[in-house]
Amino acid sequence: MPVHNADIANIFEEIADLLEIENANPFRVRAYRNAARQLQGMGVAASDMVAGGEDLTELPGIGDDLAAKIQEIVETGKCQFLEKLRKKTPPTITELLKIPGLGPKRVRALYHELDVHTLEQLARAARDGRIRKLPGFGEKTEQTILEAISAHVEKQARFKLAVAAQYAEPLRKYLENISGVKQAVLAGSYRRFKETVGDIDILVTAGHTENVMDRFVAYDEVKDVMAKGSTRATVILKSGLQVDVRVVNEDCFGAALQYFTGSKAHNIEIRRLAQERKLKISEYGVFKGEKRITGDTEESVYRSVGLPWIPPELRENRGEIEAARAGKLPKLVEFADLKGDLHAHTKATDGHHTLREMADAARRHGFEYLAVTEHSRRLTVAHGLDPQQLRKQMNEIDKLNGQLKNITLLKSIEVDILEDGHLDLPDDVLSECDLVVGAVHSKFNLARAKQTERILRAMDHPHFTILAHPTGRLLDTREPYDVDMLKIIRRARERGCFLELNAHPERLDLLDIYCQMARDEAVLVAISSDAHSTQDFDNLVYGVGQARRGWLERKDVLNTRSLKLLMPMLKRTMI
Ligand code: DGT
Ligand code: CA
Ligand code: CA
Repeated sequence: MPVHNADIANIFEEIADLLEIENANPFRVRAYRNAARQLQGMGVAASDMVAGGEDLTELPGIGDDLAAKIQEIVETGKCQFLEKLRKKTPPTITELLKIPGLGPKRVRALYHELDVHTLEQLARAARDGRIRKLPGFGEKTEQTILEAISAHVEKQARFKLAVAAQYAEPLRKYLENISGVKQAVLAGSYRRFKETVGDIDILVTAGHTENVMDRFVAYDEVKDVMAKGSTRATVILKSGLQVDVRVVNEDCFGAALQYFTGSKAHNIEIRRLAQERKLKISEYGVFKGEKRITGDTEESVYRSVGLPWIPPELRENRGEIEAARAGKLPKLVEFADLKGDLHAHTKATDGHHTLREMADAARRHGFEYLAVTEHSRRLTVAHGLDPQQLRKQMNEIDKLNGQLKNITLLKSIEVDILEDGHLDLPDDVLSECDLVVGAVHSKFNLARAKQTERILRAMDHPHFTILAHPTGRLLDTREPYDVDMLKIIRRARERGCFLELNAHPERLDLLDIYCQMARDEAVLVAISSDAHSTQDFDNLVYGVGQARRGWLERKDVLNTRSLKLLMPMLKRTMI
């Protein structure tokens, strides 16, 4: 049974959680978290590295101890150390840490004082008014906890796209290799590049169907078979991910793919259009009465209702059908359009690779430029830079640029936006940067007007260039902060600033609706990796997917510009 990187990452996350609750050394906790992040984001399977006898300690953040644990997990599927920790602390407790506002200290108190082990017990304690009696918790905290629990339960069933990909792609390949199978394609929300997916939908075409489902449910990661017929089956994988598979004849491929890709709202509208034309569209084709008139390709399905093919990322019934009818579908941005990346970290702060290693990796992705944006001094957990350290790095970049071929490093900084809207570094050093990326890393709970004002003030700063991860949300753990995004976008337009779409799988921030808003207001969006290691550039694929969901074209994306066109755009025109 193959062990995926995401499985190992889950084990490390659980270890980190349990250590944190035990009040262990924070550096030790962070080592496990970094390793988990490294595993989630890297392109190679650790199990393949082990099988090939490769040295795991070559990976950033992986020392001898972690390498041995990875090897143990790959070989046995288990980790003794985790089993030991689980014996000391009930493992259900780690779930409590996922509730926004509950750190290890509070979880410890809830466990020791109220004997709360599970979310269910936590909810009950909150409803009974027992939590407010604990020191450090008030009535308000109790209320917040209750709200956070219901939001969390709703979200839990969904998988982040990048995590789902680790399970979906190998399964797709497995299905494709079954004898008699012609094609196996990922459909559903996965194909539409939604930031999270409820389940995985796979469409298979094959001459004979029976043996396909037998082979599918025999996949060694299948835990439960929920339903199994000759043309459809639903299973739950060991990871908890649900998978639906449908098998159709080859000549139904287009109609079935269109149906199975969704969204439901989009499909309902397309089927309504068909009815107006006295046609019927199903997953088997387009029918006039009893007669099947077409349906072998998706194009043929859309053509039957008088429309051009619509890219999956747009299929949400959010105006794409009207746009298609009017011949006004956007020509969506593609990965190959990206000419560079405007957000990356190196070893100088919390990144894992050197300037040169990051530059080489960016060039291998076909980029002309890479902006180096370390954290600023206020972010002490990430060893943020002070002016002197930043100048030192800028000198190194100047030197390195003299040696590098086909790639240019841009001098930049991910500067903290302080609570009052000031930036965390003085003007003179910021003015020496090629661009300044500003970000909120603290005080996420300010009231809407205050939070908005804070960001507007930062953008008023003459050297501010790009607003990083504009809503601050983390898919698993943090809601977007409350801001007036339209105001921010309009100020960006006034000031000649840009918004970032951070492609980190945990962030995917700018949200798709705000991408559309930025486009409508003619503010360019930078699709940025926020890379902390050379592997992280691969995450840009998800950023591009999100940008496409936000209707962005090449012209709407800042880093589709060549370096020559980009440089003058980074100079603020209006101050
Ligand atoms: P998810 O799994 O929650 O992330 O979202 P989807 O869009 O993948 O939804 P899912 O897995 O329930 O269904 C896959 C596709 O099948 C969906 O996008 C469209 C199609 N579909 C499902 N139910 C219906 C339905 O009742 N009517 C129509 N027209 N299509 C449906
Ligand atoms: Ca689905
Ligand atoms: Ca499904």
